[in-house]
Amino acid sequence: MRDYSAHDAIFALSSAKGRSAISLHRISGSRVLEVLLPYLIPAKIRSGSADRKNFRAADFEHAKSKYVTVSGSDGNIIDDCVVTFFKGPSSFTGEDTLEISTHGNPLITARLHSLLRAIGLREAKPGEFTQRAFLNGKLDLTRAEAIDQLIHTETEAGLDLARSASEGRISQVADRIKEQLTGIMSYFEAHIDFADDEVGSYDSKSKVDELLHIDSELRQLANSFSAGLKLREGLRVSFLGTPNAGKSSLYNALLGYERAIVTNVPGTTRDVVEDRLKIRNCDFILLDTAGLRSTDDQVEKIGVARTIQSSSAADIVCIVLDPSQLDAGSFADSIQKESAKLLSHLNRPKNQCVLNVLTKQDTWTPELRASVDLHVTKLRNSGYEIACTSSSSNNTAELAELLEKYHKRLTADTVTPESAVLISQRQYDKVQLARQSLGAAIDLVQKNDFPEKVASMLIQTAQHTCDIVGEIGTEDVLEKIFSSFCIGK
Ligand SMILES: Nc1nc2c(ncn2[C@@H]2O[C@H](COP(=O)(O)OP(=O)(O)O)[C@@H](O)[C@H]2O)c(=O)[nH]1
Ligand SMILES: [Mg+2]
Repeated sequence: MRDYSAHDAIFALSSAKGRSAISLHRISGSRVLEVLLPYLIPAKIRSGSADRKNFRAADFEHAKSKYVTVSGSDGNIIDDCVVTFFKGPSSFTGEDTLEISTHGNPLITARLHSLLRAIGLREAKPGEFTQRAFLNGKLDLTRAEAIDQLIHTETEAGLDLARSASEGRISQVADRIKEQLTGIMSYFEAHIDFADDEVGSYDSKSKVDELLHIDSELRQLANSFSAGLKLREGLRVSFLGTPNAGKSSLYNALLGYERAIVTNVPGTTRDVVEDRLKIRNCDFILLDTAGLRSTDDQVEKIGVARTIQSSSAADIVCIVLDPSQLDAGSFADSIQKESAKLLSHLNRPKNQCVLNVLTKQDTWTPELRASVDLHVTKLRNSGYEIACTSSSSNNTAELAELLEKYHKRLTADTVTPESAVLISQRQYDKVQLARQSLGAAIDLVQKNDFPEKVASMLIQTAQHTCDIVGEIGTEDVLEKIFSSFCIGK
């Protein structure tokens, strides 16, 4: 446990800045309670009265709250507060900690903080409470990073992933890999230290399978990063179609407000418009794009290029079609052809989903409706996903259902209660380093190379695996990690 001297006690407003019902202030450092005692009075005894009597340290029990009046160094009352004391090492930071809830007025905050400064405490840097918790061995780096994401994530899936990491899922997998490595390492170390007649003849290839198994665990961890990132940010859904197909209207109808400009002038949308969409607890980033057509207009040309770029990178592409522009006689063929033509402009990743969306349902003639019904059933039976919509009458239910279904399908493999999902670039980089050293070890083993060489690569692999969870590194590495945190966390 690091020993922070009393003058290195830190404080911060841990709740949001500004006016609110309550503000929460956090103070951490050795002996912070003793330092503050002269300013803490039982709330019922008003400051200045003859029977004013301060608390003693023994009055504060661990993890219990007290109703307390805090007074300034001039004896004037700052506020009536609820003070909770946490005795180190059983606190979040590992040090003695006080949490003070005041009325949520910035003027009260200013008075309290000026008292704390006057008695020698200093304002905490971003993430400094969590950094101290880490340095005091209260949590490892993956859990510290999880706390940061619990606060900052904007999606439901992000919250689930942060929860799982904060419960130590990544640490568990890293520990398991480390244990397996240690077991294998002992074989090679035995062959360094002892002669073959003592420990049996050296056959490094007997360890290949075990090493390949570890490699596959590390690969799975590495792959979880990009899948997790996608989930944390929301799946990207792009609307692709010709001008006036009804993309922007549909976009606005799904979002529930007029985000994109809608006109009957073909080529209205130029830039890619992005917004967040939540369907039940599935998060998406919805992209409205310029209609695909060849054009001489310089601005529209750039818009079309951006459409191609962002639709290529999307997780789900919605092919938006106005059926009145299709050949009603061979409707199914037209949908397939139109869809293939639009997709041919993209450079698609192999797991991209495609949904077909038919628009302007309110304008369909009875003949068109009959034709759509017939052909859509046929297409659905051959595996096409099709939603019929009408933005004018806010009918987007079929599309919303499809999006939700695909969100669940695409995410089912990534977030299971058992899965460990990497949640930071730092973790990913360490896993990749571990994989590199392990790859080198596997090469050596396959050549039945000297045990010294194999052991040295395995030690490196183990070191990088330890680094995922976080060994105490140099101060500047830690500063970099914790500086992105909130002040007061
Ligand atoms: N009646 C009706 N008109 C629509 C519907 N969706 C779009 N429109 C009209 O079709 C035209 C083109 O729509 P817009 O959303 O800008 O198409 P985009 O070019 O694909 O973005 C506009 O005049 C819209 O008002 C719909 O569901 N019903
Ligand atoms: Mg548009």
